[in-house]
Amino acid sequence: MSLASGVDENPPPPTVSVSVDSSRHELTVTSGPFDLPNMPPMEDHGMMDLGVSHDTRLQRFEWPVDGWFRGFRVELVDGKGRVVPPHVMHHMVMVNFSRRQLLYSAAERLMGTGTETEEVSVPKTIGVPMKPGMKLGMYVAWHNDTGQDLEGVQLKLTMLWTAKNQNPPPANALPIYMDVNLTIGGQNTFDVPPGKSTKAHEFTLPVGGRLLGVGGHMHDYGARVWLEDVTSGKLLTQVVAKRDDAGKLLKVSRKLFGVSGEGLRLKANRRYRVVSEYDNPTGEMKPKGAMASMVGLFVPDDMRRWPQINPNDPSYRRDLASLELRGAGSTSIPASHHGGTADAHSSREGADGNTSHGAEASSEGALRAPPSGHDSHE
Ligand SMILES: [Cu+2]
Repeated sequence: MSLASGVDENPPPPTVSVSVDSSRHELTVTSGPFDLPNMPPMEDHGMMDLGVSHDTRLQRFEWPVDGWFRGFRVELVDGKGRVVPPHVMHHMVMVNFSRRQLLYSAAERLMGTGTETEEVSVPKTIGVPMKPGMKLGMYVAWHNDTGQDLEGVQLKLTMLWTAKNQNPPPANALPIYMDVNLTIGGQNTFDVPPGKSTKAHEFTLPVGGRLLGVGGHMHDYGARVWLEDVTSGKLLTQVVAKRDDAGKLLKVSRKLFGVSGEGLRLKANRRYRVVSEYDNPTGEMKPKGAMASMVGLFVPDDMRRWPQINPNDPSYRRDLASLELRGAGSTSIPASHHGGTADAHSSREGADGNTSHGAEASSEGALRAPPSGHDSHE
């Protein structure tokens, strides 16, 4: 046991525990303790590459109930029970190892949060279908810039669910992640040349469905991300960056098509293209300076046609390996660093229009950050 005052030389390893409140339909995931030394403020994105953030290892647990996940809230307290400002949790990502992503042979990113963490939920008419025993894992990137070391920090994540017997049952709405430049388990960053430039990725869906809403993730000098129909050339939807006079990103817009309405219909086996546009006014190439993705919630026409996990698929194995490497050292591991694992995160959530270091911003889907962005650059 440590004394109430000094820093523990050998702090106990963080653990995770789960409790269920069936009457409130809430699940509480408690994780910790974490000792978080004060860190200098991040001035730019590159500082993350210097290990300025502090990544936890993946903490695994099982989802305990039958129903639909529909929202969450996060609280942080230190070892003395004092409330810790939520932005100290730079981002948190929840991985669902029991389901594949729609587009990528990689584990589902069930949710994520950024620094402006409060309560997020979707209407009870929709939800992410969940089964008891689904294997989840969470990890956190901390950035304590409060000016004081924080000890014994506990993360309390409350997850809301809708019970199996709700009548009518919610529509199955699952995270969808569309990256313009993804290598699963590798990098999804790309260079930003001076002036205007675009990057695009084409894909098809194994099952049609409705997109209920979209958000996006970009870095500085990002202008917009859009989705288009390859055959017709028609622009289907887009998210747009709000930037300062120097082109630095302030926030990314998001779009709701309405959870009760039809949404944006996407067809199986039709070619779609997700495209990003950057506009870099600096006159200089920004190597690996960019990321761009669109994320959202997708209601498949037939859940039985959701792609199955292939545990032997090399991409899938790379994704798992990159998750296992998280937080393994005191500084980040370059190979897994910029997250190409189709990971959620986000620096400052774009929906709130707030950035601290201005390097990047996200506006994620209805559950805030379903499977967006990346692993660990912040
Ligand atoms: Cu990013």
